[in-house]
Amino acid sequence: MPAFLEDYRAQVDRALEKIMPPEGTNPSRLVSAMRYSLFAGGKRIRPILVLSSASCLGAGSDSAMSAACAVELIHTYSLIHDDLPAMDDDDFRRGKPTCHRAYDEGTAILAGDALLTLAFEILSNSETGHPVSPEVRVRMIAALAKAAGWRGMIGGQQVDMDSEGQVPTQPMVEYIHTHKTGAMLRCSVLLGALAGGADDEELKGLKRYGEKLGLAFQVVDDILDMTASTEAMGKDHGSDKARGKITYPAVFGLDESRQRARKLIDEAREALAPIENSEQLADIAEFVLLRRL
Ligand code: GRG
Repeated sequence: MPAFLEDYRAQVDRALEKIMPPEGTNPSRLVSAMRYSLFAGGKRIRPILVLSSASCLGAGSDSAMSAACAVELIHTYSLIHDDLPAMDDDDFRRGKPTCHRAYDEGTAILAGDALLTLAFEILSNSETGHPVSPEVRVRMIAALAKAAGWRGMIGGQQVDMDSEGQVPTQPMVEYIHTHKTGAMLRCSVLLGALAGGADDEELKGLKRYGEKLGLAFQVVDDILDMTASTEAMGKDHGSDKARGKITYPAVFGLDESRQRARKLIDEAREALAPIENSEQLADIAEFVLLRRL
């Protein structure tokens, strides 16, 4: 694992620790459940993408850190809700009991809701250290709301649920993956680009990088769901197939899915051509393929 990734991860963890209420704060069961899931050992790829895309445009972590924390808060909420009995009904996440198993269903719903709303609170609050102009901040808030909402992650989740057990097709799997997973990854890159003051050409390249990487991330996840052990995944192995989920391997088979993942990562890297100092982003793409991130 390159040092820059470890360094980003440590910075994100420190920033999250600062914005989160300490254990024991009232209402203590809610705060404890929020902290339990937020500090359960996530890879922090979304905040790393925010910081790295801001950094290649010359912006320091301070200008992008609120956005980096906001995307991780939303990601954590989505995992908590995705694991609920009404959705995937999973018992384990990141190798630990899921939030509703460790606490209870009602608390898990509220912990997810509280993380979602906290994301917008810190992104909109100039006092939490976010030295970008009010105009840029509003653009970031709008981009995050769109990516997390009905036209993005939540829309993808709905189609994912509705299509369980249906005959898998390419348009269906691409819709699900680009919305459910891709939207938040693309948005992470976009938020970094906005914090870094990207010009039109840089914005175009970074958006394309985020799109390709976002789709590749879920394709790799689908492949791993079929091939990796439960221990390595930290969640149940083969669960997609058992549930009749629409996945890349279900549409294209394993070999072609691997080739498509490779191609998407190459395209993500090519999109960085007009952007100087984008080596870290190129490395991150490669790590996504090798699933070390
Ligand atoms: C329930 C509102 C709601 C949305 C659900 C994102 C999502 C939509 C559900 C999360 C579950 C899931 C399997 C999403 C696919 C994306 C994915 C592979 C998530 C895991 O992300 P990682 O690998 O997780 O970055 P860590 O644990 O490292 O944070």
